[in-house]
Parts: sequence; structure tokens; C-alpha cells
Amino acid sequence: MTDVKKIKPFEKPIYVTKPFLPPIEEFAEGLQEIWDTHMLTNNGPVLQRFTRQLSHYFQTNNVCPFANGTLALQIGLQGMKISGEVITTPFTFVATTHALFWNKIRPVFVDIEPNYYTLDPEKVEAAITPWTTAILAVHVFGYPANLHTLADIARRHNLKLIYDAAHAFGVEVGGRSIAHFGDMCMFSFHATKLYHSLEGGLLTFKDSGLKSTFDYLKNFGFKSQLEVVMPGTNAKMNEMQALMGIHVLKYLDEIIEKGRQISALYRERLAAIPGIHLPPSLPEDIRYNYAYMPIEVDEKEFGMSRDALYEALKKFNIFSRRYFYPLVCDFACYRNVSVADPLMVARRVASRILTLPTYYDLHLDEVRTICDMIDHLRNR
Ligand code: T4K
Repeated sequence: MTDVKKIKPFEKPIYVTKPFLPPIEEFAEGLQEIWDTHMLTNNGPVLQRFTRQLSHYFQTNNVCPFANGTLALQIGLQGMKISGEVITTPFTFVATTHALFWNKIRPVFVDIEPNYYTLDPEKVEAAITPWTTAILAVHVFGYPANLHTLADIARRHNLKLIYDAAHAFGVEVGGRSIAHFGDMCMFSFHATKLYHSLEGGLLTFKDSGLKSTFDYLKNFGFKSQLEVVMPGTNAKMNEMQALMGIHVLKYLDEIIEKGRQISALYRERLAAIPGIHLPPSLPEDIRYNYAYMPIEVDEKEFGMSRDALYEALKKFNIFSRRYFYPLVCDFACYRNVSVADPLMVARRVASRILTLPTYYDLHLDEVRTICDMIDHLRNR
């Protein structure tokens, strides 16, 4: 470790993430086509090309891009006619639950498992009632939910299985994209995501019959110029977003490889610090995307609370984040939703979690320094 007396704050702020940007000349070339055609939105040629690329990437025609992940999930739930109660996780970004709420669906929050923070299947099964229509699980931080057990529960209880895969672009399980698990998956292409299209979202789904429904719903319900077949909304991805999506996709493998190096270094350096806990290594059949770098801070062992560490890192110009704290069910707008499960694990994790900076431009030396700073703070 570096001599602690030499540790100075970073000159520029280090945020939890920083979007990857392709070389500007490459993007400018693509802009020319937009300038030539003056097509800016409404399923223009660039979005059509992007959609074909996504189809190819996921090896399915059942893909539908959207303006953002939240609208994708809202429309996905509506298009699948999900209603009543849906069992879901409180350890997620609020948008997961908002998408249910906007569809007048009651969220039933159950606990997560302690290693990778995804829905605990036993708790899911125990929460099923005659009103349950679906399970909405989250591949939080890109860690796959318990795919096989959840699929089994859904099959036995005749429930739809929907994944919020906002964090999981690029993740594969057993050599297959994570998009192939469940009845529907939503990916977010927001700027803060490992893979992005400025903003954007995508649905992948099993039932080909849903494709036209999603297409109508995101475009005001238009089937043709003179036919509106359902009360849709406006959730279209525009040409600039699609262009960014095309250009960032070319670099996906490099982005993931850099994430792997950063994660390996964090793991190596942080493993020795008492009170800093990391999720266990993933099983071999999972190709992870290294989208986030979550750690848990044990206040007793570390000698400082998670919140104190979060504040102390700011003084070094490091802006980590407490994703996902508070739990969604504790936000004012969901406090009137009754929660039967005591959410023991989720509450403990939410009080200890801290996500450290990880992004393509982050230098390995900067990672070393961040680890030294954490170690230094423990020793104060
Ligand atoms: N489901 C889950 C599980 C999700 O995590 C999300 C989104 C959704 C659904 C919904 O998908 P979208 O509708 O967003 O497609 C961010 C993102 O806005 C949000 O997309 C994301 N999850 C959530 C986890 O994080 P904030 O409010 O924490 O982001 P913000 O603006 O504080 O950005 C974090 C840091 O990133 C900044 O400190 C600086 C850096 N940054 C950010 C932006 C936007 C940049 O360097 N450049 C940028 O353009 O919500």
C-alpha cells in the first residue's frame, strides 16, 4: 500500500460512473447520415439499423427499443396485461416499482438473498396469493437472479416471469444471453449504464405476438396513418440515441474487459481490509459485465459506518453511491404499501452497501489509490 501520508485528494472528482464515449470522428460520420436525411425520430433508418443489430446481438427478432428503460418496463407490463399483485424486490432503483405503480399493480416486496442481492426464491414462493400474476425480479448490479428456481416457481404457479435487466447488458449464463431467461427482460441504455445510447431502453421477450403490441404502445397506438388500435403513449427511441447505441456497441467487449480488470484489482486490494465485504466470485458459467462495484461496510469491523465512509471519500474527491438505499418500500410514496416480509437481509444490505467508481476511463492507478484511501480511513 502507498504511504498514507502521501495520499492527497484527487484533483478532479471521481464519480461512481462516467459514460463510455466512442471516438468523436466515428460519431460525427454517423451524424452526417442524419443531417442528409433530416430524419430525427419516428423509427428512422438509424434506429432500424440499430434494431437489426440488437436482434443479431441477442439472436432473436423479439426486441423492441424504447426512449428509456422505465418506459420500456411500463409498456412491457401493460402489453403483457399484468395486473393484481406482482412479487418484487425492494432492493432496486425506484423505477422498477414505479413501472408497476403506473400500471395500477400492487407491488409485493419480499426479501433478497445475501450474496448477490437478488430476490430470494423461497420468499417469493411464500408470498404467492390468488391475486399474484407475475414475478418481477431484478438482476441487480448485473448479478443474475436465481434464474432456474424462479422459472420453476413461475411455471408451477402459472405466473409470468419478468426481469428488470437494467444493469445486465452483456451478461451471459451458460453461454446464452441473459435476455433468453424469463418471459420478458428490460435493459436500460441510460448514460450511467455500462452500455448506453445516451438514454434508452429495450425489451426482449418470448412471445413474438407481443412485438406489434409494444410497437403500437410506444407510438401512440398507431397501426397505420389512419388507424389507432390502442391508447398508446410516446416512448420512441430517437435517431441520435440509436446512433450512440450503434457506436458504443462496437466497443462492448473492450468496456467489459476493462471492467474485469478494475474489479479484479478492487477485489485483490480490498479483500485484506477488515470490515469491507465483497460479493463472492460468480459461478464459472456466468459471463459477468462488471457494471457495478458493490461493497458492504461492516461498521464494527471497519471502525466507521458506511455513511461515514461515503462522506469521508467525498473529501478525497471520490463520489461513491449508496445504491440502493433507502429500500424502495421506505420511500414516502410507497410507505402505505403494506409489507409482510420483515426484509431482514435487504435492510441489512441497504444499510451497508456502497458502490465504488468503475468505468472504462478509470485508471488502474486510480483504483489502487481509492483502495489505499479506504484502507487509510480505516486506520485513522
Ligand atoms: N431499473 C433499474 C434497476 C435501474 O437501475 C434503472 C435506472 C431503471 C430501471 C430505469 O432505467 P432508465 O429509465 O434510467 O433507463 C441513475 C440513472 O439515472 C438511472 O438510469 C439508473 N437506473 C440509476 C441506478 O442511476 P442517479 O440519479 O443515481 O444518476 P446520476 O445523475 O446521479 O449519475 C451518477 C453519476 O454518473 C454522476 O455523479 C456523474 C455520472 N454521470 C451521470 C450522467 C447522467 C456522467 O458522468 N454523465 C452523465 O451523463 O440515477
